[in-house]
Amino acid sequence: MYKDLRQFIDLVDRLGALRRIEGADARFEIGGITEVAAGSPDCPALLFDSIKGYERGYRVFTNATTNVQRAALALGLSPTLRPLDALKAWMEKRKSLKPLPPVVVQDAAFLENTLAGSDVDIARFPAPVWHRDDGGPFIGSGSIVVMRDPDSGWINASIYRVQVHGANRVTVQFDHGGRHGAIIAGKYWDRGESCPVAVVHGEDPALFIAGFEYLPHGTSEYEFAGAVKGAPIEVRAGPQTALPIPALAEIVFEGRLLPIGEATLPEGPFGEFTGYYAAEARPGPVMEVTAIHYRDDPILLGSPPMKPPRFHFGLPFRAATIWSNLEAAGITDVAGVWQHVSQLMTVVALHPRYDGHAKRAALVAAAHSYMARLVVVVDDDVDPSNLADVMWAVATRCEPADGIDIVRNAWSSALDPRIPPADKARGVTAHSKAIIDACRPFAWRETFPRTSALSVDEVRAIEEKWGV
Ligand SMILES: Cc1cc2nc3c(=O)[nH]c(=O)nc-3n(C[C@H](O)[C@H](O)[C@H](O)COP(=O)(O)O)c2cc1C
Ligand SMILES: [Mn+2]
Repeated sequence: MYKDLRQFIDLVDRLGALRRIEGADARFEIGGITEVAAGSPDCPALLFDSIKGYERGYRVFTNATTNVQRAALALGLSPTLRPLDALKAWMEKRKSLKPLPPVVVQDAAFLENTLAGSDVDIARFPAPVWHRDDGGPFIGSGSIVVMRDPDSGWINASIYRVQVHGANRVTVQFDHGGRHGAIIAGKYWDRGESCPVAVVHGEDPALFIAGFEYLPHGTSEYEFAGAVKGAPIEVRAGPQTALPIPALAEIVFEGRLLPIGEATLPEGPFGEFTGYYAAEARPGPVMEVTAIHYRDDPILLGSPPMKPPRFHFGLPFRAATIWSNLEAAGITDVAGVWQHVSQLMTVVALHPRYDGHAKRAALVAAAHSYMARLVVVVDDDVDPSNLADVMWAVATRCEPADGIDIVRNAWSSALDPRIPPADKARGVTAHSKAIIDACRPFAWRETFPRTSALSVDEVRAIEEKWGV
């Protein structure tokens, strides 16, 4: 298993999946190239160097885990697994993970260089302006924000975007008040204190993945990442904040998140994973950066939201969680779960054994489908990871008048572009979900026209024998 981001990049390079790009502009070009590459069939990871106006060696790495192969690699799974097999392997591995606490070390690569006090200058590090109408450069797009709960000592380390506002000022954005970072910062602010914080850029890819997981309040993302790797994350106390910081991180900001009543700066707008802007600039909490630590020739891990189907992770991790939830709810015969359109559509494949089985699965999946307006159930001869096959089933097995149900006032978010402005203004963040039953009708499934399609096994046998 890789030890840090650098070793991960070497593994990607050895798979032939790394493209090096010299001379791009941090303003729009890095973002544009990243988006085009993410949408191309080979979907390479990109390492930008000699970025216009920045010192050579100060690099930006993007599309780290945007395809199945590299998402599997980051999880310590075989990069040769087929999409649904890889997700199943992750679903199984995730179920058996036991939190593994970090270990404290004294030597830390991130302390190779330090800028402190009046020497702090964020502008030395390339911070891309990712999309055309973004409110400014975002140095944190896939960086983790580390805080300590003042009551329990719990360390939270998840991903919140970080916008640059000056030599020593950034904002940190919480989508809503339930984010663990927002809860922890609020505790300090309520006491009239600022919140010690560290922003960790160029983190281990396992931490990047952990930062996206919905872990329970009180569980540290460090422990989850350690479990994924099968080796504890090595941390070193930050000299200014005493927060535990991954020793092999590339760039670290230490500082304080000022009480929201004392200071805010206009945060955003920022292109979202829906492919739209969600709001104009809004007041965001300000971090005063009091020290920057960095490795020689540091690498920023960038992960901008992009127009779907491009997504940070080539394996739909939230579909793995839904798959486990279906099993935990006692729903048998689930052959697979997948999400398309960057988590805006959930598909469950199963072998229906009784009338209502498919709808039961769909309702559980719908309950856990964040922002997805479309929830589809297909028979197990359809690969849920193959959108063309899923739509074939929808167009041939679902009679819309009978097979589509609407669930109202269900889980979405303020990022949803289709919530009417007047509703949004009064705080509506829910939407409706269409549940599409695209399984053969249970009552006459035996007499449903036989398919001429090859089975998955037949396709594989032909591929192997004939190389097509
Ligand atoms: C690349 C990326 C960027 C993200 N940006 C944000 C963000 O700016 N604000 C936010 O609240 N959540 C963001 N998220 C989602 C959270 O990181 C995610 O929901 C996480 O589970 C929240 O962690 P928490 O439960 O510790 O608060 C982002 C996720 C990813 C993968
Ligand atoms: Mn958390």
